[in-house]
Amino acid sequence: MSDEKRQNPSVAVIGAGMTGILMAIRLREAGIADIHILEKADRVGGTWRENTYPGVACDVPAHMYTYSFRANPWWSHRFAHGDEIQRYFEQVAEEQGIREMVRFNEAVEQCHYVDGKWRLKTSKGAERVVDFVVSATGILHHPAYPDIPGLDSFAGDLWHTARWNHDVDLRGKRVGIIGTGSTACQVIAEISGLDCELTVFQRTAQWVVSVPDKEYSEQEKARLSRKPSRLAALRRWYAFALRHTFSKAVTGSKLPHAYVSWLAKRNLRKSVRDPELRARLTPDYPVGCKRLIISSHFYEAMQRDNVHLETTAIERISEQGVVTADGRTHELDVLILATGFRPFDFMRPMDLRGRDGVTIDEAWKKKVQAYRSLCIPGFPNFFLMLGPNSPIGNYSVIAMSEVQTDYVLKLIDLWRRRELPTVEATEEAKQRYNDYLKAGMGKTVWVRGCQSWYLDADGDPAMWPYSWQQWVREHEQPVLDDFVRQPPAEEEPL
Ligand code: N01
Repeated sequence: MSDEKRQNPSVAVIGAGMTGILMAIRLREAGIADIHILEKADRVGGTWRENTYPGVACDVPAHMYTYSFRANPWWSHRFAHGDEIQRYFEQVAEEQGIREMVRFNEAVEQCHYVDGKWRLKTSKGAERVVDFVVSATGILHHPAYPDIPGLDSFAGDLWHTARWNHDVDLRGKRVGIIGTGSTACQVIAEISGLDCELTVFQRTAQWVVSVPDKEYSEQEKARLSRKPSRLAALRRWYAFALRHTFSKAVTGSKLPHAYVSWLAKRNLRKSVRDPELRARLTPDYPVGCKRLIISSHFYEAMQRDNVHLETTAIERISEQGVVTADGRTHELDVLILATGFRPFDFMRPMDLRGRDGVTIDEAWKKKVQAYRSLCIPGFPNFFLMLGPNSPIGNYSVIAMSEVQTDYVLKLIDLWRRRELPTVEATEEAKQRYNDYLKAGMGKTVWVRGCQSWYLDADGDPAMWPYSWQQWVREHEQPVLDDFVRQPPAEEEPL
């Protein structure tokens, strides 16, 4: 490959959500012009386009849930609502000229590494051949449908929260919701105010911390808009507060853990008056073991007369509704599944094959793992953004993505300068990295007895078990020895 070509690699970015938009902006800033952004839907926005359930909002403060280079003085609330966040991403994509680069309604169906290049086939039948692929397909993308017998037999309306059916008016209906995770708590807080009878099927109680959702006045917004330094200070403050409370509490600091536990327990004690209901809403695991719920309305909603908490296990679903283990049938018109996502599915159902035709399923047969959550041995020049072990619970995923994006650009730069023949982590480096993740697990609260998508089937972490600062530090400089330095003979030499 000529020096000129090496300087201007072609890059396919799969997905135009938060990370895809960011990556396209950064690639362009790095002087890379040959960028193909492929998006299966007809709009940018990713998770915020897909999740439109009532009450959808971000429980990370809005001034921190923005790109660092594009603050937004106009957020209406401390916790921005989903449609406002969606508008933010649309605006940024528009302002930065990214929207016009996106190929909408074009899903990548095949992505094969052949003769040193990635060959993509899309749902429109188009073929693209590129040097690099960035999969910006998101973490929690595939809804998890519960394996409850009889689910298909329900005669009423049934949907998953990530596929909300806006055609059905819940007023006057008997509504059931399965799950009490972050999503369910937002939905319950919102729809409990409607004139409906709502039954909440709770398998495991959740710890909830109340942080009031302040609405910004027009004067405050105008002031923030005039004073970018204030806006930046606000962002820093929220980042500092989250890092030193929620993040540290789960990754091993006894002091923040005691503090956050106290907050959650006090919230439950003060908010729920009826001791019997309080007992049923009290979790039996340490605070932070599952994702902490941030809500100032969930407990209030659970005490409304039209809301009923059901804690008896679900046995099956019948035509009429939910049958619990005690033989009762809870008759329903609508059943909502707030049962979360399949966090290990990543870029599925794409047919992804690395070197020698090895499929991603084969590569991950033993375990879903990557080097630095990003590089999969055998898949050269392929980056899985926000891959395994990347999320930090209750922190801004945008901040994490920005760090990872800069790291990817450093790797591409090494390739451009011919310091790496391809960007491919070695199997040993991946193993070492995952041993290191496992070692970090011991101190976290996740090992103290609870089950959630924060852990995989072997009980190993699916999250980042260390601090935010460590995430930043470890992405500052790529370690060359962790990458394949000599390409296979049939691939182009340096
Ligand atoms: O999903 P979840 P989620 N029978 O997996 C229950 C992000 N998020 O959509 O705890 C009965 O947390 C399950 O019960 P249990 C955030 O990262 C962010 O709420 O397993 N119940 C649980 O109660 C979050 O972590 C925001 O016993 C069943 C619930 O369903 C992630 O999305 C907002 C069941 C699933 O909870 C996922 O949250 C919302 C069954 N068979 C979400 N199967 C922000 O504001 C599952 N459950 C940024």
